[in-house]
Amino acid sequence: MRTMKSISNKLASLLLMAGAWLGSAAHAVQDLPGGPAVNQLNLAPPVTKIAEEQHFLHWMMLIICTVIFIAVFSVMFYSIWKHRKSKGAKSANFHESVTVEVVWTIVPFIIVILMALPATKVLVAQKDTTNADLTIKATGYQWKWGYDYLNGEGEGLAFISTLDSSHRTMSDSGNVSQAPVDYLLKVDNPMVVPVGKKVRIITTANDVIHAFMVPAFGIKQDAIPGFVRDTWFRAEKVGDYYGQCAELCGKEHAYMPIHVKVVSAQDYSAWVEDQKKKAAAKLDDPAKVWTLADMLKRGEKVYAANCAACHQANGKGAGPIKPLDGSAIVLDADHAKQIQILLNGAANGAMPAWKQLSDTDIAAVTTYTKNTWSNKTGQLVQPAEVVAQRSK
Ligand code: HEC
Ligand SMILES: [Cu+2]
Repeated sequence: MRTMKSISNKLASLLLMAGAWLGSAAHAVQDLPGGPAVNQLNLAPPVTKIAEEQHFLHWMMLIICTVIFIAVFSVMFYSIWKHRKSKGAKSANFHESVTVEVVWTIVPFIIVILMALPATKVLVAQKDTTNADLTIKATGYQWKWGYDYLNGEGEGLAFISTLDSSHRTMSDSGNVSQAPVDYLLKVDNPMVVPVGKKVRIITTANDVIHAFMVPAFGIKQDAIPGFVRDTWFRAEKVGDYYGQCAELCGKEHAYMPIHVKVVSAQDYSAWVEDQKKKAAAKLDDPAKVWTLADMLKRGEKVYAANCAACHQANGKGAGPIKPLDGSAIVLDADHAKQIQILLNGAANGAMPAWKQLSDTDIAAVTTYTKNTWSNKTGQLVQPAEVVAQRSK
């Protein structure tokens, strides 16, 4: 009796909890544009041609199967009912009907071929990763994604994409009554791609097997340590699309979402520029103190790329372009003089201003000119000096 009571108590409290959960969920949960929708039963709305074709295949086969199911079972149940024993039905007694056997071989064969043809076409298209406009490597880590832009506009960009930490905290606390629509799908750095461009995704992993999946694009590809696999998509609509790691990869498998931001070509270029600047700013910590050797190495490149066209590789200049080899300004122990000329230009822009170069690049090229050709000053210019001159 006691146990019965405690069981019923437990049941009641369980029901209460479920009720509370449903109640709180009902007020918070909404559709996430480009992500899962409330009570979504169908596949994610397709945003690529391939995903559209997958939808078509899915529904076509489901309908064919349903029609066959209904036809076969109708005939079966009808026959059982119509020819039941109580009505005095006598079973036919024959063996080996060639006609029936040929029919039940040929008909399914034709059906299978009809389904296999379009499926094969889509499968082959899915695997065709050639001629991509953009190649991005997606590396699975426990438990985040790394994106490296290998080819195309944005080449060289690389960053890690992790779940927003506030979502993690929310999940740990168990209190999700205030969960936002992108709950457990929000990341710090989404993958950004241009609309209408063929994007090839190369997958690999750093530790265990993960899988890169974005349902709206119709892609899902294992990411295996030591191997590379690839897939592709061409998003046809600007927007935010979401996916998740789709291979059980450890205790935080549920916490490695994928967010792909599809933007217009202009927005993509702007994003790439912005990312490059950020990356350059990170590399070029203006507080970093450099050695002379490293500065010279870097300065040589900056000079070749920006200055040699006018001042010549030998530093002798030509005509109105003053020589840097032996220049009083270059040799001067006061670094500020040369830095100011580089920042502001000279002779009404005949010598262009170079303030768009990073502090480190300006310091490097200044150091380089001060220690090359017959200029042997031994002077080392640090980025911090350029920072100081910029504000003058
Ligand atoms: C478009 C051609 C051009 C480019 C590119 C150029 N310069 Fe110049 N630079 C000039 C001209 C012209 C002058 C002379 C200005 C004047 O008459 O005062 C000059 C002058 C200078 C001077 C002053 C020299 C002196 O003795 O007065 C320095 C230093 C200098 N350039 C460094 C550089 C560096 C470093 C770069 C690469 C970041 C660079 N320049 C790129 C054209 C150029
Ligand atoms: Cu994973």
